[in-house]
Amino acid sequence: MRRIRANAIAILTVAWILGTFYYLWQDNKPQTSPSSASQSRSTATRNHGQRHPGRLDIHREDRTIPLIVNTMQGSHFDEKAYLSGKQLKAGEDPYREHAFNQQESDRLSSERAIRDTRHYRCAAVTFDPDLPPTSVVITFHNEARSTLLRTIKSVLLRSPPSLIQEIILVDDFSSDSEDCQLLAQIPKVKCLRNGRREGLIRSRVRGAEAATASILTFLDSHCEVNTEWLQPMLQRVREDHTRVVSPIIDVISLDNFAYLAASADLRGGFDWSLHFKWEQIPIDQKMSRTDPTQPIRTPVIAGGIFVMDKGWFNHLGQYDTQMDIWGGENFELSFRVWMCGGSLEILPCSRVGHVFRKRHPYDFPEGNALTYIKNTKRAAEVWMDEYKQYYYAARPSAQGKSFGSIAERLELRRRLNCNSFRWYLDNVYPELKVPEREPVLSVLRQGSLCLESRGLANLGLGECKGSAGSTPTTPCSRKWIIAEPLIRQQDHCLAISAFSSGSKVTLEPCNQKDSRQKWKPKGSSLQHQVSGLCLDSQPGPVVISQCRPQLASQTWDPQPAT
Ligand code: LR7
Ligand code: MN
Repeated sequence: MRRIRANAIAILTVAWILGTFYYLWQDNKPQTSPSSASQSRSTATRNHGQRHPGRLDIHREDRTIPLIVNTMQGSHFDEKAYLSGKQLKAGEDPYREHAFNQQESDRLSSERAIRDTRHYRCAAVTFDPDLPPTSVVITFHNEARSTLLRTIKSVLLRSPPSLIQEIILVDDFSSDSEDCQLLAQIPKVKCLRNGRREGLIRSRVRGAEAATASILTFLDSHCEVNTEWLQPMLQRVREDHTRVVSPIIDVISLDNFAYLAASADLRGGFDWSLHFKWEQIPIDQKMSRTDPTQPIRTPVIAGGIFVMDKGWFNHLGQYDTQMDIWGGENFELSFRVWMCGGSLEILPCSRVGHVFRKRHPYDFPEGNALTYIKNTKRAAEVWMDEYKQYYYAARPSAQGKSFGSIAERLELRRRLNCNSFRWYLDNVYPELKVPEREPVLSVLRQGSLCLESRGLANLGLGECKGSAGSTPTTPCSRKWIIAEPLIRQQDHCLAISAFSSGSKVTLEPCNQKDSRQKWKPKGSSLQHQVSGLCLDSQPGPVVISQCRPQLASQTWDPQPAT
């Protein structure tokens, strides 16, 4: 009996040892798919230097750093030479060339660790095992080598290899063409170089057209992606290809390159001058958010970092390629996505760091201000309908500036049968307050004479020419605001004294509800709504009398006051 038990224990022990070895061997065995192969190879290399084929050098930490890949496997890329090829000279201002502290960036490892800034509940979210791969498009113009490399390596190191089809660099005519060429020695990295400066908008379109995956991911050239940044975005887009999604954009300090968590309850907004700003999620939405991993609907995206289905990108008209250099394309894309049947969201479980700068380190051939005006003006003219007047009111310098032809974009909007800007305001961004209409000042002409007030109780006709105010208490005020049903001068309104023919008309403090103050146009006359009588300048005081269209004293011709 005891012998049987001893045998059983021995068999179990051997089985356990064999099982453990099998498990370890399985875990380290070269895989058939290229992506998972590079994943398992790289983990070993990263931790132990060059790996000897066949050696069973598995260590505990290999499995605790799941998605770390050795991107440099089989690569001719010489990182040291690449980085040292472009270093700050002694005494050089480290901010001059890139508007961030290049010295600090150069000092940091291209594979530095960053804090996982997600809400802790994000770690428990699961994704489809067969998410589609993406092409990552990064455009750049004279980016610092160390930041650009860190952007690329963070993507390769913190993404499941099978999800990265390729990284397409679009070198927007940087002064040194080697920046891009050298990086293309890294596996999966491709380099396209513009033959002239195009700006980020046309560059992204070029990158997107070269992409071979069905999903596009855009990144700025000075980012670091964080743990599981990609999966939440691919998941949302695969579930519904009309969603355009972006991560929470964390802050990489432009001074010391510290990686700082951004607030998780912000969304993208703007004011009427089309100036982008981060804003709090409206309070009602905030209250109803019980799950911090849920997407946040956003009226606009910041613009640089987002994932979009390639077919949907093309269907919706890519970008407005007549926009130059920088700016405005994020509004144009955001309005278009929402108004033409898609949606925009920020996914709190996806985090990407970005170096926010205080100035542009590069030149704008047409000037910074003019370029921004041209680009935003195109967005306003194509997408904002009558609401573009508020853009012009907020940005008067945009009036009269040339902005090229928008015929093609208007045709695109028509073809896609998109909603109106009014619809966008009502359904997507009701928090954007529409300014009160600027009151238009008019004169009420009768031949060469105009209706004027000389104090509150004395209305009459005076020469239209000559200076006149718009306040009823100044002598000779001839400027009126005609805002049905009221006809007013500042806060005083035309009012009848009684409802019978011949009753005198005077000025009284405006009161929307007072039926004595309500008027409407009738042909070329002005009719009092309740009595049905017409404003009459008959010799003597201004009164109301039976409407007679031919009567010159009842004919009022409203014209803009000069
Ligand atoms: O002529 C140029 N050609 C380029 O390829 C000018 C710029 N670029 C590149 C540049 O190297 C960088 O990779 O375009 C990218 C964006 O330029 P930045 O980093 O100088 O601009 P930014 O970070 O201020 O830009 C934000 O707004 C832009 C409006 O046109 C773009 O949409 C950027 O992508 C966008 N960046 C982000 O959304 C990251 C988060 C910042 C915020 C808010
Ligand atoms: Mn940027």
